[in-house]
Amino acid sequence: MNAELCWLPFFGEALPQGRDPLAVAREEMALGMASLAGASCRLACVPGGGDGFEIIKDEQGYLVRGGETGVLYGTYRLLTALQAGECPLTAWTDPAFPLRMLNHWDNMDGTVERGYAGQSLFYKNGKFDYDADRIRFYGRMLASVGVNAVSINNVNVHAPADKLVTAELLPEVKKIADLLRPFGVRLIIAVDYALPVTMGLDTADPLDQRVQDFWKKQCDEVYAYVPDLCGFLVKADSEYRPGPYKYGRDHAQGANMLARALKPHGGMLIWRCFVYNCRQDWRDHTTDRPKAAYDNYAHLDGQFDENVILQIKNGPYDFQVREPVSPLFYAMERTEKAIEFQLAQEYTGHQIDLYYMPPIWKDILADLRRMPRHICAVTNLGDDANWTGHPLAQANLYTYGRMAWEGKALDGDKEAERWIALTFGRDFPEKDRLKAMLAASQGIYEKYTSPLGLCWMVKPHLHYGPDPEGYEFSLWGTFHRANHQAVGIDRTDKGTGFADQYPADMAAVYKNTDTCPEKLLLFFHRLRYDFKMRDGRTLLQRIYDDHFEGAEGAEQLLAQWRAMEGLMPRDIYENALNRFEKQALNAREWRDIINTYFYRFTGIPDAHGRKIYD
Ligand code: GCW
Repeated sequence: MNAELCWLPFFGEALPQGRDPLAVAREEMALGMASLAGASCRLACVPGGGDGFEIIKDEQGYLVRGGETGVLYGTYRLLTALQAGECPLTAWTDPAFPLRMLNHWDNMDGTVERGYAGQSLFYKNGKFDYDADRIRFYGRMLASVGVNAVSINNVNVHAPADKLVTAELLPEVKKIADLLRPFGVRLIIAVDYALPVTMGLDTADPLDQRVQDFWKKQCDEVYAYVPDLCGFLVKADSEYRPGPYKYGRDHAQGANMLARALKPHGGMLIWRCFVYNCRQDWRDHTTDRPKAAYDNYAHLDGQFDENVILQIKNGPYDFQVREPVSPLFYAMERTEKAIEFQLAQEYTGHQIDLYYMPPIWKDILADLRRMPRHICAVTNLGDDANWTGHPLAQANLYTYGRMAWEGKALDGDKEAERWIALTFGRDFPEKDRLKAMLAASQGIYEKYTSPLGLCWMVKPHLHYGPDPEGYEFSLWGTFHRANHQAVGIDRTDKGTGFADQYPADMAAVYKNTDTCPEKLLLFFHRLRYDFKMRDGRTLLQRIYDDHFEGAEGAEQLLAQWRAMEGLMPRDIYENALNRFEKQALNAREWRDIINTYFYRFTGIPDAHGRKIYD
């Protein structure tokens, strides 16, 4: 059921074996050009040119000129453009972000936290266990879209992964680094803040000299094995992970201690800002989880060392279907930041439901105003032959890399077109239909699950399928507080005050129900069911309509997919067909459960007489 699939099929079985990007670029050029009869190409390395490249054409054919890694990026750009039937010529181009990262949430037992594409690519049964060729192919995929740093273990660091930074496991880490280095990909290791304690000290206090010495020694060891390690990634004081708070230290003190151990080796310390109270009481209306990141960090601006990057989730909650941009991005002018996206479809359909991300990224980036300096995404990958479970979910990995290179929101249609041409062939007869399906998918999903910024109606822990009160009385700070009159949380200054974490002009827009984008209305406001939407419908009717329309959209996706039968390898078609069938069921379940939920509160039927169960 799970055939191989990727956007670089033209390389066939062959894999480059070179030891550095220039060598790989030469091999790839030869391999790729073989499938492009008639084209000829040369490579020229521009020392000091880094990731940048240009592609020109003269009497002898194409010329890719690029820096040490730039030659490789230029090579893939040339080959993919020719394969997709586009003009490959480009003036010198540099990536917008120095670090274009992916985070794996892989555990060493082989499971992947929030993974929907099989098991880990790197580990099985507590050990490194992988297919080296597959890792090389992965490197090729990453380089082809410019991703250059990958963390290889879960931010929830479970033993024995805490030992990845010790001599016990570093020889194995080195092997992965060696496999990915030729593709310009550097490794990041997620570390456990309490490692000093695990290794025999009685504290992990960042201000304790013994702890500082411990990490210095550990870093010396790490860099002896992997001299170009990109750095460490840390989830501290979050969801029961250890961190500096335990010792009465703030996160600047906690992060700087590690950063100083990494500094002599040129390493970065990437510190996640996903810190909130996960033992909240639903009776308490004052604590508001979306305020947490700002409250924990904003006042620390200017206190972080220069090799610290704060990694902030795109929204203030947790990768919900629709959230505003985290207000922390507008604060902390003097701090390096990375925005974290989630390709793994934790809340967006588990790679069963189709959910193409560029449209939502576009909304996020438009609100962001200014990009942070770095970018990151949680991967959607596993050891499924097609990499992403749903064959079409691969488009998210592809377009993420493209966005990370360009540093701006991309035209989702254009990217989809190229991805389809590369993956299914330039002459794929249903390319327009497929493109339209991808383009519509995010909106469809949002409608049948949680329109208007309504969060947390998903099944607890699993995060697939509806359970409108599943999170309502739990400890996670995840409430919508629906009752017989109203739904949503007032986050204006009359409510929790969250909106005031934004710059004044944005806060003013969000706080006013007349100007707040409707997509976010229930994120910022608590509204009565008879609230009039801008088109005159009541809030309740709009909720009903969206769920009916969303479920209808899911049916249409299934019908559209059926039109693809016979146009691709049977198992790829059937794999996705099976998922579209499940999606249609899921959408129906969401529609009926959510509509019934609100109908039972209000007793108000659908204005169009459609069936709402009681
Ligand atoms: O939303 C939560 C996820 C956890 C994840 C966490 C995080 C890795 O449900 O699975 O843990 O976010 O981002 O740290």
